[in-house]
Amino acid sequence: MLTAEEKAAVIAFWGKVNVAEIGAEALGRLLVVYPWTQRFFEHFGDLSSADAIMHNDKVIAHGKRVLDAFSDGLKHLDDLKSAFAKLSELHCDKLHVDPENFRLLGNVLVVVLARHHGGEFTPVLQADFQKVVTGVANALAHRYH
Ligand code: HNI
Repeated sequence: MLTAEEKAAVIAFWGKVNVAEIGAEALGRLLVVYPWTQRFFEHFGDLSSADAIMHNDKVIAHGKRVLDAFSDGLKHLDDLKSAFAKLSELHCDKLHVDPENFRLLGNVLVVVLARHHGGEFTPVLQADFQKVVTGVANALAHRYH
């Protein structure tokens, strides 16, 4: 998927990312930009406006949780399918999340990283990172049946 140098560049860049902040913003923006994704999070309380979503404590906490799991996955870039097998089963069997949503979140994540990391998140790095989010989305969809 990526060469050894590309992987090293992605991982070095990721080391500078504030996972809690970026996770909260990415999940919040997913819910704002693609409002139909809110149906999975009705038990999170007030999602009635962009402001309510972006300041919702449960959204903030869950965004961190999701991105922590994503971070763990970066340690297994050669075997994302195994790394995300359990979470794939959970999202399929228990959470019933349509896997298309993994792709949407991956794209939002790239946008949020570009906003926060500007020049440092070079086009080359963005292209490599896009491959990573696609790989994670595919891995999360892999155990669907
Ligand atoms: Ni996701 C729970 C990881 C994308 C909907 N999700 C989790 C948990 C992890 C996680 C970890 C907690 C599991 C547990 O309870 O053991 N989710 C990830 C990752 C991605 C992702 C790594 C993509 C990178 N999840 C999504 C998307 C949606 C989603 C795109 C829906 C739009 N996830 C959920 C829901 C839960 C969840 C719903 C349960 C939330 C709760 O606490 O009720």
